[in-house]
Amino acid sequence: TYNADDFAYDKYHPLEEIHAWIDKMVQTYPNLASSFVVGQSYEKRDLKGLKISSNKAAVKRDGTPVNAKKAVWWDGGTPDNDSHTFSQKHNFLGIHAREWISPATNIYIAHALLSNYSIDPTITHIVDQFDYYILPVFNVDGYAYTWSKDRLWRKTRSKTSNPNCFGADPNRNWDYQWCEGGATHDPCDDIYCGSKPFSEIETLQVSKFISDHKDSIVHYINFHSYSQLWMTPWGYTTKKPAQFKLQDDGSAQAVAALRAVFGTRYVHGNIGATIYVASGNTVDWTSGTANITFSYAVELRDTGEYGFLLPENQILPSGQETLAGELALLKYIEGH
Ligand code: ING
Ligand code: ZN
Repeated sequence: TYNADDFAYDKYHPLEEIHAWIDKMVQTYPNLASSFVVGQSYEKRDLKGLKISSNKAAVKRDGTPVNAKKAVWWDGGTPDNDSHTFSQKHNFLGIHAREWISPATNIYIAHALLSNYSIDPTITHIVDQFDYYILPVFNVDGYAYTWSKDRLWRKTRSKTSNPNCFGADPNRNWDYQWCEGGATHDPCDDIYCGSKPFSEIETLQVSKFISDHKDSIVHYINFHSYSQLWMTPWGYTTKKPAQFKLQDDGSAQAVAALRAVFGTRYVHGNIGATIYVASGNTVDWTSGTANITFSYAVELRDTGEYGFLLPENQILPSGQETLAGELALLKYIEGH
């Protein structure tokens, strides 16, 4: 069996190793880390995540508590009366199966927060200021399939109306302007929007989890690869929402801090104008329905040289620079 003590942060890992790593983080950092399960996938794998929460209350600059209300979390089917949850919440996740750098980056950032807490003042502060819900692998069935059968699989693995074609695009399946543009009704297509909004059990359960916690969640990031973009809504149209400047100024902070590490260039802007129109996507829903203003979709390395097959020697550099970008964004959000 797998020993997460030896977890190699510079390697890609199959799902079982990532889930074992979550358990190991909980064992190693019991005062900061806990795991949660959002539900089960179509093929009955756990949608298992890592929560990071310090025992300290977040405070405003004048010392008064931020968001000082108790939250009750659903954690593996067991109600968890978490009496010290005064912080705000974040969600990080990787949604598409073949984009292996997304889970790897989530893992890198989570480990950086845990291992530098009480050592690095910036990280200590930002961990005290917010709670973190990290679901490293959202599309667990698709991810397992990229390890066992088809490295370039993207979608979920559910049955469709066509017996030869499987899965819907989990980033076209959300109930906000669903299947209006940049998505198709063809089950054989990689951007198939599903038979209806939230037809996929994975998007349905994650959306419920977010709805249940939406009053405390202030920031949402959906990691993808590849293209090096730091984006905000809308995706269903090339138009920008009213709060675009407030959101995009955060992206500008993130890409500047990211670039300062190794010179890697990211472009920022609204999804529809920066990459392409894509409706029914996650962040249009987290922003438009769940009202999480600071909802971001990030396309990680690279710009196409290796694409989805990003070499393992780029995992740590990508993690380091993305952490820098995210810390800058968190600081920005803290001030707004
Ligand atoms: N790119 C994303 C996709 O789902 C995206 C781009 C992100 C669209 C966020 C809409 C919202 O097509 C990849 N590589 O998956
Ligand atoms: Zn993607």
